[in-house]
Amino acid sequence: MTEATIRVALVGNANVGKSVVFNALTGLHQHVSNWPGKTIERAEGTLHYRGRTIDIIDLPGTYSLTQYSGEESVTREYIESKEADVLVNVIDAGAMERNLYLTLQLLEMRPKMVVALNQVDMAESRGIRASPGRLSTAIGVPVVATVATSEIGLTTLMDEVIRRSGTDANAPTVIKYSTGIETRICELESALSGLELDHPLRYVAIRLLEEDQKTSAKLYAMRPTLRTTVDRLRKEIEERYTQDATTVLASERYAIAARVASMATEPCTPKRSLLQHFDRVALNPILGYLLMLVLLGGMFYGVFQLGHILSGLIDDGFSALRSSYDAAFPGELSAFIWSALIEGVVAGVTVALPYILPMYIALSLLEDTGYLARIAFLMDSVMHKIGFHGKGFIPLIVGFGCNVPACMGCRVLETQRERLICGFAASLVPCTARSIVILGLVAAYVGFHWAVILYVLDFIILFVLTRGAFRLLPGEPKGLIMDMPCYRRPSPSTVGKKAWTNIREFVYVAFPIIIAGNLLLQLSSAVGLLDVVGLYMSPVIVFWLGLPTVAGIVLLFGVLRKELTLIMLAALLGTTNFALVLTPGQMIVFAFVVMLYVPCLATIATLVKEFGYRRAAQITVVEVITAVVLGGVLLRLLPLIGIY
Ligand SMILES: Nc1nc2c(ncn2[C@@H]2O[C@H](COP(=O)(O)OP(=O)(O)OP(=O)(O)O)[C@@H](O)[C@H]2O)c(=O)[nH]1
Ligand SMILES: [Mg+2]
Repeated sequence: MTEATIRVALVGNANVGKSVVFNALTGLHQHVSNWPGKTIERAEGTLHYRGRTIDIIDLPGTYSLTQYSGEESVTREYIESKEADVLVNVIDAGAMERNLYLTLQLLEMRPKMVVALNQVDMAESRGIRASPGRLSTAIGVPVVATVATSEIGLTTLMDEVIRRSGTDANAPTVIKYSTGIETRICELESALSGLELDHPLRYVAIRLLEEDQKTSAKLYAMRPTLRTTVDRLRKEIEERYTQDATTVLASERYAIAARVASMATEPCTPKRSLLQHFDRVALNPILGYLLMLVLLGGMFYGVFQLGHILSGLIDDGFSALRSSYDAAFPGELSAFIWSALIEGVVAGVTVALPYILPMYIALSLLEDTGYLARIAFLMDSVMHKIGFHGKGFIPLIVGFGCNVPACMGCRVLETQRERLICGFAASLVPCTARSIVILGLVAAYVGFHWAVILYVLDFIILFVLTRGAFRLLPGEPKGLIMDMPCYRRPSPSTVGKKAWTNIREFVYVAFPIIIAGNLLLQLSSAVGLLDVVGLYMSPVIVFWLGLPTVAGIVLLFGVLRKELTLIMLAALLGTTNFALVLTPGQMIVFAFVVMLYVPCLATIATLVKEFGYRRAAQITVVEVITAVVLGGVLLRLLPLIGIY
């Protein structure tokens, strides 16, 4: 007989390690990094363990079931739907008090629950020893100590999950508020009697006393008289405690969390780490900016140098292969086969891959060490000027990798206005694809300093356009409330897995487009179609932007993926040595236009999903106009400084 599938939801505060647990159990690749708010949608995977099928659900991080926004509502809705058979509450052993606030709220729902006391290694290195046994005694559910990054404790965790799923052992009611609150909870429970509820009476009563909108709307529709009872009870609490009921309940819960945490932890000798002192420099208002410029500049320079060397080596290899091919298969047909089928792959492997790998590794290090969150903090005042707080800087940096998760990441911002402005800004960040064009063309053939100038120009334009949007869309920016994650040594396996996922995506998605696109272009060229398209585009491409006609055609391809512009250019011109076919001025203008001209198709689709068709179209049009107008202006300014 086959046993039923168990559905297990991972729930907890942001950045506690839920996705590491999820990836380790399911073999999937959810985004893992050291800053809060990465998982913004529910993800599902399957684990086969001890003959059982276990569906694992990774949820966005949440701090409370009462006050939640954007991605946090996904979590609350899922938990309240009771689709999960067992909840695994992942908590950070080093921040137990703060994490337990949510645990206490979850327990009020009386689910089948197991706690994963994660990051016990980090906690010990910071001088906190957590006791799973004492925590379990205090809250009445099993607690398993885990180090998710090393997969320690995960089998014990799953054993507990299976055990819980097979019993009727729902979490007990162990959390008691002060008498003044408890009597009112009891009174409300009686007022609720007779109603068909999805959750325990006590949970619903507490939600009502906290004025939870969703619960109130539902319950008042079922029994309108409840409103008067709730209002009266809230008023009584307010008179007795001189604070509103929501605040009183929250502060009592915090007090219980603090008491439980102090019972379940004890101090131990912390490991001395130089990194603890690093924040004095990293967050300093002057030195912090200098350090940021040096680190980011160094990162791009390192990526460029490594990419350039790799690209040169691969180029030499392909040149030798081409010579052998020509010698072995002389004739026009073999030359056409090379141009139509092989040239695109050669271009992709030579000009794109060598930069993608170091770029993703560098970005992963930036995220995983925890330094990215410091930059966000540092940039808070600058971010305010363009309409949102430093938390919005994280999607912008994520945008250096790819604009798609960056635009989705804007959901962590509080208001729709902030999310829209941030999404617009994120779509202007030079992603890896654009960096390939900047580094592989401009840095390699004109000079690294010109790549830096292009990045700076991009950020000036981003700043100006976003500030414009900020003025057009009324509203006030909110203050920064963000968890500052601890510094961590990046785990080589996490960095490796992330880099591999991105490379695989590039190979699987971009290469088929490159091969098909190149074949299409070569055939179109053979029948003279390219000349016709080129002719129509020439007023903008040739006259205004000063680029060769083929540039217009590759820019059309770039809408699919921006690195295709450079790859297709190499394939169409039949060389990866761009110095032979473009002047330095043309290279700079080409890279500038590619950097800004339109978000790629995947980003446009994300903008549509997040902000609707109208906003996505507006963003696209603004970016195309900006790229074309400023590209032409740049072309006319460059000769003034001796660049032709
Ligand atoms: N040292 C150590 N690091 C861990 C452990 N578990 C997770 N991490 C690190 O903690 C950070 C956050 O992990 P994630 O899995 O992304 O956290 P999450 O809870 O999914 O975060 P959100 O999706 O933002 O809510 C990453 O840098 C992980 O490598 C652990 O047991 N020990
Ligand atoms: Mg996550």
